[in-house]
Amino acid sequence: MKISSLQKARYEYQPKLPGMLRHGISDICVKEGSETQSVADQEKIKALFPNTYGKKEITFQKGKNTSVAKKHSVGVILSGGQAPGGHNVICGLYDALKETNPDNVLYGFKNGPSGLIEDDYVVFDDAYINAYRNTGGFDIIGSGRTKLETNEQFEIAAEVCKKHGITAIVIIGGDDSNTNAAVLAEYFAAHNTGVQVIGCPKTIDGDLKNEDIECSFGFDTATKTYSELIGNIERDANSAKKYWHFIKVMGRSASHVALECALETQPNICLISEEVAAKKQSLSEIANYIADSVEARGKKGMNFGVAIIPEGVVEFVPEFGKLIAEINELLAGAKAEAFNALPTWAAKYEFIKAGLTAESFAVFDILPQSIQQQLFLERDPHGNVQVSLIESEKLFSALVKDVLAKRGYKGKFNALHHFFGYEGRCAFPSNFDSDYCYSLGYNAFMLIQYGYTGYLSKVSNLSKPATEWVAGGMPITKMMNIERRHGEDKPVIRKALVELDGAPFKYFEAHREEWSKETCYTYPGAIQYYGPAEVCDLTTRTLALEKGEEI
Ligand code: FBP
Repeated sequence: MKISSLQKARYEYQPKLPGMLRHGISDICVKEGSETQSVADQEKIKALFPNTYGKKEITFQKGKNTSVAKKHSVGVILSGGQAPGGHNVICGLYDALKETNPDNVLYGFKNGPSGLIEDDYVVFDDAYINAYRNTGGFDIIGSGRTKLETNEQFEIAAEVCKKHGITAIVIIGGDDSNTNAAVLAEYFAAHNTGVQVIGCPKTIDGDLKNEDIECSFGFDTATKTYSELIGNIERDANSAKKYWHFIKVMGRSASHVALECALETQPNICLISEEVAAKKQSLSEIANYIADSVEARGKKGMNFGVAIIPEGVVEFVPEFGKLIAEINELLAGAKAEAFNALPTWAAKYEFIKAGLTAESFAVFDILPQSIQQQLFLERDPHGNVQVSLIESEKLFSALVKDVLAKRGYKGKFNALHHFFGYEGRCAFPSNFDSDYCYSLGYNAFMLIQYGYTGYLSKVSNLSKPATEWVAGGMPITKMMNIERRHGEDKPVIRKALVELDGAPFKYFEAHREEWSKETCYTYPGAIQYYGPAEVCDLTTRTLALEKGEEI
């Protein structure tokens, strides 16, 4: 197989482990901390997790390894959307497992959690692993979005583990997958299967974080990739001086990706969904806000600009959320067929007009026709509008154009549109993600070796050089609370949205007025893999600000 020179060079890159894990497996011991409690709803969570609740947080340190020597067969699963660094979690896990005992075995279950249920797997060896070191993607075994959540699935999983003599499962996933990892750990413990479960925090969206987990892996590389592209567009805009660029960036609901890109590139506009919701902003308010920037810049001869739009923003606009709920209702069940059978858009339009409340129809009516049609074309398996497929970058530029026309604006406004999502999810992991992910995997095996279950592999102090990183584990139940999901009370890991009183948003808020009127662009350039640490190894501005550091 032909490979690029960068890929070849990256095979040789030796990821940096936290200082405390560098002594060799036989010199890593455990320091137990205090017992933990869930972040809320303690009694309910405790009752649901009688075997795994309240365990101690732990850190690793230099000292004699006192774990029980036994042969381990471990299974690993990649769950959900791709995030740069997933391969390195598996490489770190594999290296620690083999370093401990060359007879240990690592199974990779294919195409996500369904691989465990279908007993579809590969057994890793050195040659297989070496072909994926420090590379992006999840193609080492594939990923999937099947949820492991029913007792029937758990029973099958237990049988599959028994058949192969598997003693632990590592689940690499986001908040939902790690919630399910905790439930699986509890099931395995309650049924005395002897199988441990360890989670690893993944998602480019950056919404799996809390006081214990400083960031999910992949966020660093994905935002650096988007920021490189946004910076390049800013420079193009500032050179040609004739286009406004509307750039949608991924992040299903939280706006961490958009905010980090804004901190990196200082665009004229960046919408933050959480602020839109908190201030109950309407589509027209948002359009007017962007139009103010277009006008102010136009007056100074700057008929160009860059606006970052978070993927999930429309769902946070209250009037739009209501419209979507009504459309879901309008097309529920058999009604969708009747709608689809209508021969023309004009006939469909009348059907919609008759079916929506006057309030929601007024919102629908101001949308460009292409967006109106998108709301009716794409449905998810539950019959809901797929909000992530709405071209909100086009929606907002069209609304701004209308506002400017109504204001009698005589200046120029030419909009171009971009969506940066899949471009960033499988990039070669930055040095930070290569190091962080390898450490998470290596550390996951240390947790297994010491017999822990229902824990998340935890590596912290991440804004400092890797020598100062702290490795350990956190009971997943500590991060849980009870939330209403699909009409039921469920124990879940709380999703971390952008905090409007947090340091990253505050920094953005303090500067955005100037950025909207002037040209303050910053150009991050491409991710650098080789060179000085301050160019190659630094992680996100979000984390630096959260840690009280200067940016
Ligand atoms: P995860 O939460 O599973 O990590 O995935 C996040 C994400 O990348 C979102 O940013 C995006 O909205 C979504 O996945 C896209 O999903 P798909 O890959 O199924 O198109």
